[in-house]
Amino acid sequence: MRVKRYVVNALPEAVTMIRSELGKDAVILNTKEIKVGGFMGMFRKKKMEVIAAIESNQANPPASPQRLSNPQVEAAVEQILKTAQRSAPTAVMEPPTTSPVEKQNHSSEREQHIIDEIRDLREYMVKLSKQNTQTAAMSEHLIKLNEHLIEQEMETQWIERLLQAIMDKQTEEGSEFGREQVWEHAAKQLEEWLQPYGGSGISSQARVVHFVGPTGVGKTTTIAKLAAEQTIKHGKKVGFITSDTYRIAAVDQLRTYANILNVPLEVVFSQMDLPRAFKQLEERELIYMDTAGRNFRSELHVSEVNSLLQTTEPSETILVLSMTGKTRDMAAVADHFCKYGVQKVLFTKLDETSVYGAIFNLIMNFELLPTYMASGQTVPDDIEKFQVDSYIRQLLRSNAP
Ligand SMILES: Nc1nc2c(ncn2[C@@H]2O[C@H](COP(=O)(O)OP(=O)(O)OP(=O)(O)O)[C@@H](O)[C@H]2O)c(=O)[nH]1
Ligand SMILES: [Mg+2]
Repeated sequence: MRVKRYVVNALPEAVTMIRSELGKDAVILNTKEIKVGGFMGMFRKKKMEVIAAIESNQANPPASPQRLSNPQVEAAVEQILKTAQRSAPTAVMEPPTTSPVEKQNHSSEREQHIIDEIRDLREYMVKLSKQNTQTAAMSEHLIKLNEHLIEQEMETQWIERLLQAIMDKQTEEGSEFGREQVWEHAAKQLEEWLQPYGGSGISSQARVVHFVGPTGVGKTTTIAKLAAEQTIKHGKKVGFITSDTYRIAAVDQLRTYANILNVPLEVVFSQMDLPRAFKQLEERELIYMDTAGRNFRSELHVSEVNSLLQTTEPSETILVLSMTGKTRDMAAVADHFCKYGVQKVLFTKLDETSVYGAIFNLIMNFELLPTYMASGQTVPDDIEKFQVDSYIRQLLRSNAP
């Protein structure tokens, strides 16, 4: 590693020098405000010391424009440098009323901000160059598959594992796969990963089934769909309990379905009402319990709803998630519920998206068992059991042969 120290007036000056002397792969290790010159401790000038380093095998590359072949990276570097120059802590930019302490805090915050940006950029560049190395070894069909799965929002780590598995197969068979083979092997590998989680459904042993999930994901509608299936198709005696008393209309919504399906409904306001509700429904073979949608990224709400799910009956809790939700939010909600032992998930609103990677990510990362997929507002038709093969077909669709 080659390390170099720069003493400058402001950070952007150093960035420019580092860039031209050490090249674009250099990293800033440390920055510090120092005082130089002066006479007997007086009239010393404030300067900035910047320590930068570069891996020795990359040392001293001239800052030739060809070094970064990717125009995106080049543009990002330019942007950072511009930002750095704009926010340089020069005296001219300081408002006249600012006290020296405030000034110092202010400028060190800005410097930190610039350093963070440079660090982020560096990480991004490393990631990009890794991707470039991987794509260099990939055939045009693998590149297409990669692009498709990125569009489907499958997590990078899973895409990389999938592509690697296909490349390993290629090496094993000693010839490069054609388009069809690539997609077939992708489907096969995905199936192998997902199969252990497939075919779960809702346990036939469970007499009580709770539905939990964020606001508006379709819990109540899903309960109506499933209850219709159980009463009409299987002739089961179903009962409803709702604890969703936050919104007045919520009880009415379930009551409407209860009336249509001729299913008794009990309303509970707290955990204490549960024994009474179960007593009222003791004749029922299957009880679906609706809960209020809350912001379940908050663990407090998760523990709150969990207190309503206690029962001595054989029971199961289904986490309902809408495909219109953001992947990261869904993961946060899933993470919280998994801590409370929830294992089953039901995905809704598949009709409102063409991006299906989140389902795969959630199943694989949280070992959730998918039960049903709902794809429309119509009760009772728009729901079907989760099938691994049809899900994979959906995930690989548009570009599949
Ligand atoms: N497009 C589409 N809409 C759905 C689906 N499932 C439910 N909806 C709609 O989503 C909206 C909310 O559905 P609800 O069943 O009230 O959702 P919820 O989770 O009970 O909502 P809260 O009780 O308020 O948390 C309604 O307009 C439903 O018709 C689905 O699979 N696809
Ligand atoms: Mg509801």
